[in-house]
Amino acid sequence: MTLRVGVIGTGMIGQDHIRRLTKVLSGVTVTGVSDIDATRAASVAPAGAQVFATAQDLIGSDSVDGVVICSWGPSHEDQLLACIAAGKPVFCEKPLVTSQAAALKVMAAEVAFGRRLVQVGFMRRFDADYRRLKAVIDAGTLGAPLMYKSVHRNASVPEGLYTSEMPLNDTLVHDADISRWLLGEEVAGVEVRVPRRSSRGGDLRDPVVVLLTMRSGAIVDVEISVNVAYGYDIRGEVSCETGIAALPNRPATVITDQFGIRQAIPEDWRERFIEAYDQEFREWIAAAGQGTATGPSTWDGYAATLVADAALRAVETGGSEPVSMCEKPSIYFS
Ligand code: NAD
Ligand code: ISE
Repeated sequence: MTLRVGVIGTGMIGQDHIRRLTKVLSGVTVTGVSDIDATRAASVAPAGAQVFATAQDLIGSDSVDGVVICSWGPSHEDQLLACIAAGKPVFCEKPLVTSQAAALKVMAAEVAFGRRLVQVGFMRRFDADYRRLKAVIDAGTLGAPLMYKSVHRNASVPEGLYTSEMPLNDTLVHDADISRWLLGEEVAGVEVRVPRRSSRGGDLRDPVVVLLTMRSGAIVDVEISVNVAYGYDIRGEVSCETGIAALPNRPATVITDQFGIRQAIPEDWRERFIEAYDQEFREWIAAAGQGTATGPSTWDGYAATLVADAALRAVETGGSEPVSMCEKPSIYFS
């Protein structure tokens, strides 16, 4: 069976996902697109796909079995609620939503529906290096994980569009999610330190250092720098009781010339996580074909939202902000 998919939001990542859904993956076809910028939607619509005037029209269409949401974060809540009301499986780019209240609303709707429909775009969980790192920690041969260092560097971010809140409520969500997944536990508290500001970002609060205290007492230290110029640099290292487990440097051709010996660094997330995005969609397509979802859930999106909210509070108070979660509904135990 071929899954017929509608894509909402046809900007940077929407276009990249349309490319993989049409040119890379099998068992799927893009039958619809929609964007508040109708000209953009029309210009990137694959052959045969209908351009819908609104996201709601796309979600309600009989020619769409599953929905991919790639619009801006604040639009996700209404679009997710409409997908759940229509009983359609939905892949939603991170952040799930932008407030705790919205996350609880989406969770309540999915729980009332009775089974999972939502997969959140935390693609690191599908990356082969992160999967191998988790396997080492889970095997327990290095003892308990005590500390995790997560480095998240972007070459640059869109000037004017990327604001000082975004390292904490847009970028940090990936580190929050991967920390919870790798360490297998929830975040209990969040602190933020703001070092000397990079002159490259104007008034932007960049870089930031975030400390996540996990429920076991393990501490995660996250560096977020969004204007490092040299490339997209993602690192992770877990310190356990009797050893260290770290992500490898990505293999790249070694170039030797008059400038020295060097290896290229990915330009951005599209390049670094290209296989991970492919794999997250393979798994989404398989589950959506069965009318459900697997992988990162609404619960995981909710958890990351709480960490982002706590980080935004912590940067104001300068202290440690607690994270307290509601009881986990049974549909999110796998
Ligand atoms: P973008 O600005 O390039 O594209 C967003 C598009 O959504 C725009 O074309 C905009 O017109 C459209 N849009 C906004 N509101 C809409 C609405 N209500 N209905 C329909 N269309 C709407 O942004 P982007 O970089 O492609 O990011 C989109 C989403 O993907 C964001 O949530 C972002 O956080 C996420 N993202 C995730 C990753 C990742 O690594 N997983 C990487 C980049 C972006
Ligand atoms: C972007 O939206 C992403 O999700 C990227 O993976 C992240 O590195 C970047 O900081 C975000 O703005």
